[in-house]
Amino acid sequence: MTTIYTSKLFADRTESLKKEHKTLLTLKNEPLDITGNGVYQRYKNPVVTANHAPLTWRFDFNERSNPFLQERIGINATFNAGAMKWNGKYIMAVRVEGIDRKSFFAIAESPNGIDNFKFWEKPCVIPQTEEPDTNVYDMRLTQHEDGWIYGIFCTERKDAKAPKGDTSSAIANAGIVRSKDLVTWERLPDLISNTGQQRNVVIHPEFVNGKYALYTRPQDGFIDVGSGGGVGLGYIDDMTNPIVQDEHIIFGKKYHTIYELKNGLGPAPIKTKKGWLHLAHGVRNTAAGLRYTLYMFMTDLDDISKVTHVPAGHFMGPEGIERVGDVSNVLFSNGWIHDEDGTVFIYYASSDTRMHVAVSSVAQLVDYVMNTPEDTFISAGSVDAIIKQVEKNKAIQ
Ligand code: M1P
Repeated sequence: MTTIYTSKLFADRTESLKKEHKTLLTLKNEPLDITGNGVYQRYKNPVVTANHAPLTWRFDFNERSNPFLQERIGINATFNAGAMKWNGKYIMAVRVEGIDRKSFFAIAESPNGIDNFKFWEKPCVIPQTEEPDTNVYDMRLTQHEDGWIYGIFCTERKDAKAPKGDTSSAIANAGIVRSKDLVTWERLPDLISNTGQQRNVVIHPEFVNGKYALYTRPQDGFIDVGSGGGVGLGYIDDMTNPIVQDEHIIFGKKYHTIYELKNGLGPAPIKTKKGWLHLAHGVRNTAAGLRYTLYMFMTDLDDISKVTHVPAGHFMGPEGIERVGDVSNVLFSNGWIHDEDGTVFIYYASSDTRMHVAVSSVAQLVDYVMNTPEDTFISAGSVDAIIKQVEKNKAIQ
């Protein structure tokens, strides 16, 4: 059916909006034209941006109620996405942030994992608990061996104990949903733990001694982790009554490292023959504010609380345009996809603004994690590592 527009303005705007949107969504992505580090390949274009949001979310296309075809609902950013392979498609549960500052989740799907990401028609509907979430963000998607897909995210609510006049203090906790189709979500109770606040909570994909294992990130305050922090590990008997037991830190923050101030796990770990591969973010303070980078480590196949390998420094840091955004100098990742052929698609957000992809493989990541020198925590140790490598290279000349 052809739509008859009474105004040329409306017709022209409709046409150019649709054309621009289609061009963006079908833009072919390509590897960045640099030799790189041999660990992963960055790609040229961000994979999901605020402009990828469907036009029907943003515009009322009824000429009578919107004669200027104004944007009625603005989208500010798309970042910190959970990811998984689903029905042969590469799926991201994207944190979409409206210009009203509220984040929500929406599924974006691509046929190849590197471009042509398109949002599903409507955002995810997350059922509420008795106390509604003020804001929700950073969902980790995990296909658990119990048959459910779990989505664990941060739920933020106003701190009821904040002094009068303090309108920004909040409490962060882990909200939990599960689904069988990524369309209908069952809300489970929020995580019950002994610590004040929780963020960056991730469920391990397998049972451990018959229990659910959860990676946590206990924190004293909303922003500051305080005296605690680090990547924690605890166990839950029943996800419908999610009380974390035996929570203890398996990877703490440490002076003069890229995770000096705080850290948190990214997506659920990938199982390899050598151990569990983990991707996490580390935060340090600088004169220009907090700097978030990604780092990796490996845990033991038989004892997931035992960290076996930690390459020194960051795995990925913000580069070029990635350095700039709403919260600049931030790389954050809570989603990756391990494909059947061993390829690993690492979905990462830059500066709380947009999503990117970097492509690697299990073989490359295992090599990186197991064979990169570990941090010696002193400059002389870094010099020593370089000299050892120079001598090794000399020996083969
Ligand atoms: O702004 C950077 C990140 O800050 C928080 O992460 P963390 O709790 O580890 O400091 C989160 O709000 C995250 O969404 C955000 O990207």
